Amino acid sequence: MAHNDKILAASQKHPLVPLERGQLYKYGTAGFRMRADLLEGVAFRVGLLAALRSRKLNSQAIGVMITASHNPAVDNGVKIVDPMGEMLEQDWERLATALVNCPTHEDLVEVYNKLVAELKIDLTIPAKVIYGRDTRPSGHTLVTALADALVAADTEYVDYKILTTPQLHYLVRATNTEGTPSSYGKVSEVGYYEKIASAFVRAMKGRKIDGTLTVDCANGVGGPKLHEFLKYIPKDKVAFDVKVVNDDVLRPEVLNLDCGADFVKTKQRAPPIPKPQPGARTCSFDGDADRLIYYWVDPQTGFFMLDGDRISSLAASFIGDLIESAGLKDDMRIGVVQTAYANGASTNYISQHLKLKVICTPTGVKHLHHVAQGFDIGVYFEANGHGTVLFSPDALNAFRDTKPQSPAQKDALDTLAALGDLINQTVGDALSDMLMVEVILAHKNWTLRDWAMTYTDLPNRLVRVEVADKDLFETTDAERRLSKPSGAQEEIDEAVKKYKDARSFARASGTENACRVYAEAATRSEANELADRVVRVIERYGSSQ
Ligand code: G16
Repeated sequence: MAHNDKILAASQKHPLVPLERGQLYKYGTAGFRMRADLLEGVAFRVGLLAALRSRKLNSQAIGVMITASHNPAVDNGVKIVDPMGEMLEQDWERLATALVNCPTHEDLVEVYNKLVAELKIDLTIPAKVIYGRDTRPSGHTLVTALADALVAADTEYVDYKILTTPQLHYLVRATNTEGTPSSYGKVSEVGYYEKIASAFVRAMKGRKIDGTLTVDCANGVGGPKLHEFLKYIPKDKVAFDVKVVNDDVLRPEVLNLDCGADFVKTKQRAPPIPKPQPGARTCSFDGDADRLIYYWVDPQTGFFMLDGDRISSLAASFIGDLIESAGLKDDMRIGVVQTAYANGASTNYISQHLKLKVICTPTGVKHLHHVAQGFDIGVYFEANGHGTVLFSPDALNAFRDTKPQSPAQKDALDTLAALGDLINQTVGDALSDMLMVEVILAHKNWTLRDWAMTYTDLPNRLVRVEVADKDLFETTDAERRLSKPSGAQEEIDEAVKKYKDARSFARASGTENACRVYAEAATRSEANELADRVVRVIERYGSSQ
């Protein structure tokens, strides 16, 4: 059968469900994400686009991840991963949106061919796509649609079955660098565990981890994968006592339910199950294990959270010190990338105390990652715990090739080189970030309380607001201000003026059908009051059109 006929026939098996009120499917903050029953046709069309992208990039492997991460169990999502394990290039998000929204199967074939012609894609060269999914049962239907598209588009594929999102990103990069001087690691899930476990042992170098770490896995894919990973840590080299909780992936309805990183961050409290143990060092992953939040419940003062901003400042300060001890201070530009959600106190601490450059980007790790690549060492974390640390090739070479003049300098260089392997260079990774935090705490001999003492957060509140049409809200200035609907920003400004050290903004979520409001102020009650005021503004403007 001819290429076009095969695509037409396969597409008929996976029709697109028209959205209410003629709305379009949109490639959002993290791909297409919505109720799973709307996504079968989308997954098929994303498969076609991934095949085109592979051919456009000279047959390099492209990744597709089926996950809705922190969203409730009924949702799912589809996102594309570029050859070095990065998020899909933004120009292609537009193409994805165009291809996915074709109203008929015939239109789909026509737009597909238009893209082939416009992008000068050679359909005769090989294409390769690799994919994985989280534990949502709906993932099965979606990968079937995806695979049908790949077969129709004469594309080789590898189904890695159930993976965390960062594992898929790792595999994409490992596949495309295999056998080259920049090989990222063995092309298998085991290769991922081996690489990280060995780097963890090297980075610890005899330091001791204090007590047990409890890890809440949001009842998502992070649970089984963490259990698996722990088998790769040699007990005689590092004693790492981990208690894995909320690791039930057999009851799909409990995924992200009252647990996980998003719950902890937005509710600012520990998951009720299992009952929090006073003083226990605890962290939470999200549903696909790319976000990480630390916390403990203090017997005296109650819940205390160490979020993405704290992880970012901890990493930046530790790596900054190592760079100095390694004698590389004058050669390395270190920068920190945050979003508008970053607590103002963290931005001050990083820029004024650590004296590092801070850049603010719109939400979405794709934006932060891109800016972080402009530094020799780019530390990027969203406040929600999504992030990583990027090392440039020059930095990695310097860690390896610099001749140490003292044992202290050698120790710093070795630790930096180990961190380069430990920290996922493709995307935020809860497992690898957690190991990084454990390494830093062990080196500093710090408890969570010591870490928390570095600065004091401004009280803040994050609220999810349901509105009739979130697309009415458009932002500017790295999402710190609303440009639409007209008048809304002025009202937010008026509300902010009433409080001390206050800041607030609102934006449409790119992963949920809602807006988000963030507010911070000098006291908890002021932050809450300000958030309530801004929520009312958003509700009013969101329903008035
Ligand atoms: C995704 C993105 C993150 C973003 C989050 C929330 O995370 O990868 O960069 O912060 O969505 O985005 P929004 O506020 O636009 O809904 P995840 O962990 O859900 O994939």
